[in-house]
Amino acid sequence: MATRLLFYLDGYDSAPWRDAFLALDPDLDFYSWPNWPAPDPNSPGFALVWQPPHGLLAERADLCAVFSLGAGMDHLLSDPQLPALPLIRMADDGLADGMAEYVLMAVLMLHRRMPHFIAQQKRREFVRAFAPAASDITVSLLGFGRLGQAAARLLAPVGYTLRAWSRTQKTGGEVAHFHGPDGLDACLQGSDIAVGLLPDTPETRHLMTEPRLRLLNPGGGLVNAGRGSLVDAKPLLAVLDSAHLSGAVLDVFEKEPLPADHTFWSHPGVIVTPHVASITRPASAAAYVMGAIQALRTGNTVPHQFEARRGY
Ligand code: NDP
Ligand code: OXD
Repeated sequence: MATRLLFYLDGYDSAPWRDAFLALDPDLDFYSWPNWPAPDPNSPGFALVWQPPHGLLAERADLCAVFSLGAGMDHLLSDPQLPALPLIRMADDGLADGMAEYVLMAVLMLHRRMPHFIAQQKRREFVRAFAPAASDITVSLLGFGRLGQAAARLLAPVGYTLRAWSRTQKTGGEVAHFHGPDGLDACLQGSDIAVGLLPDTPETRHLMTEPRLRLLNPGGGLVNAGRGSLVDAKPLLAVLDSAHLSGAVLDVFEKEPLPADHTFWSHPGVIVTPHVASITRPASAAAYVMGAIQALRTGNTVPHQFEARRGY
């Protein structure tokens, strides 16, 4: 029987997605919202979705599993009617590569004092200020999953000293590892740049308090490309305004789109990007999803399945 895939991605052309899936399986029944067929218990299928309207998935009694088009699951977990089905995170290589590029760019911007020079340019000031060597900069990756590890692979050759913080203990590589609630402060203490690559869970919300931000070395900075809930605006603005931190590169926000009157837009120390650090690409995502469907069908484990007990 042909595999049935129900696709939901509002506001974007679904044709590249259809093409990518059909290139892998010409027999696939690919339905893009709003042209989903009526639920058919005799033809169980899979959903691949990004920010579906609440209640949409609950209407489908014919789903075997739901794939997220992104690595984050918060867009699904916020649905009070989310059906009790296996939920699979996106874990294609394109997503990890894109995030690694973004983190490298953001760390270089903070290390090479770009917020300062952009502000100077606006004032037409030609005042020289030099950055330390990369080897004198310690970067702490908060979250060392697929994206954190991909970022480390691009940061390491530049010469940065790397640390990583995760929930479970890790060892090895050219990275100093920290883990668990007790490991966070030790990881941040004496670091120059912290990079948020954490999922949104009850444990990660507002983790970067003002005292924690102040554990970073004076003149340091914050990159946040995981979820906006990691840091509340108030403590971040306090450490920037007191010049303890020199800059922040932020891709994710507690409220998206970032409201037009938010201080981040005009703060000279803050660089805002509109949740574009990385994007799931059709070809690599289709390969990942088709492989995972095959694993589910044959009773094998899918490595990036959401686990409610840990929240990601
Ligand atoms: P993974 O699940 O592979 O990695 C998550 C990492 O966070 C793991 O290292 C995990 O620890 C760690 N972690 C989770 N909870 C805690 C905790 N309470 N304390 C310490 N560490 C914790 O996810 P990805 O790397 O694929 O993605 C990370 C997040 O990035 C996504 O959830 C999403 O929100 C965001 N994202 C943002 C994008 C953007 O464009 N801005 C694009 C894609 C993703 P452990 O290793 O022990 O499991
Ligand atoms: C994701 C995202 O979760 O784009 O993949 O934020």
